[in-house]
Amino acid sequence: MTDTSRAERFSLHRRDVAQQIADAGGGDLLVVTGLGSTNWDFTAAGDRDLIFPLWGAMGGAVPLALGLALAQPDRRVLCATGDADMLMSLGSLATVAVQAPQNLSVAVFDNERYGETGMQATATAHQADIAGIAAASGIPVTATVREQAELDAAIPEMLEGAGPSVFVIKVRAEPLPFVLPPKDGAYLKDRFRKALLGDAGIV
Ligand SMILES: Cc1ncc(C[n+]2csc(CCOP(=O)(O)OP(=O)(O)O)c2C)c(N)n1
Repeated sequence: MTDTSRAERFSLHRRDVAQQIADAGGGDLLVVTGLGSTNWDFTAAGDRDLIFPLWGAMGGAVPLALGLALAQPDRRVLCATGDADMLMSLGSLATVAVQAPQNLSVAVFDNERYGETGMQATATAHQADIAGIAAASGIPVTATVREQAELDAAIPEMLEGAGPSVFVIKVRAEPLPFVLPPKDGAYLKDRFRKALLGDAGIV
């Protein structure tokens, strides 16, 4: 039997992980965050116009980030999302592998839980191995990160290495206060496009 409570003892804390990635990525990094906790994590790390937080669109983070990476091949795109969001769109990993944008990195914050809906265990609390699924889908760079030293090594690879890459970061299952980004989808789309493309982006 799998110990489905093990995630409560993982050493990495998601807010620290997000802060370290955001600090290393700087102001030019294009960030797509998945519904739920990665939205709050990257908002807590510093909301900015070039973060596009998905509200409620479960399974949408990697497909959206893939389109962005293909449209902006000279910009690094980071998709930070949860394990449940990723589990809902596993097929998108196969498409990422086929399209193979070198500028796309996916960081799965894997707390082995459906965080927002009550911390029920996901399949990663059992047998599912998202890095393994990504590798078997053809993603050339994959890893599972459990400790700070592994995160220190992964962040430069995530932000500068040739992708596409999928880093599964095992983060502690812990209740945290909400730090909410703006909620209006049209506003979020426009502010992102304006920051990326200038006024021409919001005709
Ligand atoms: C299609 C769909 N099903 C269910 C939900 C409800 N829902 C919102 S957040 C969430 C769990 C998200 O879990 P995860 O992606 O792992 O994020 P975290 O645990 O980091 O918050 C669920 C099931 C939804 N928004 N959309």
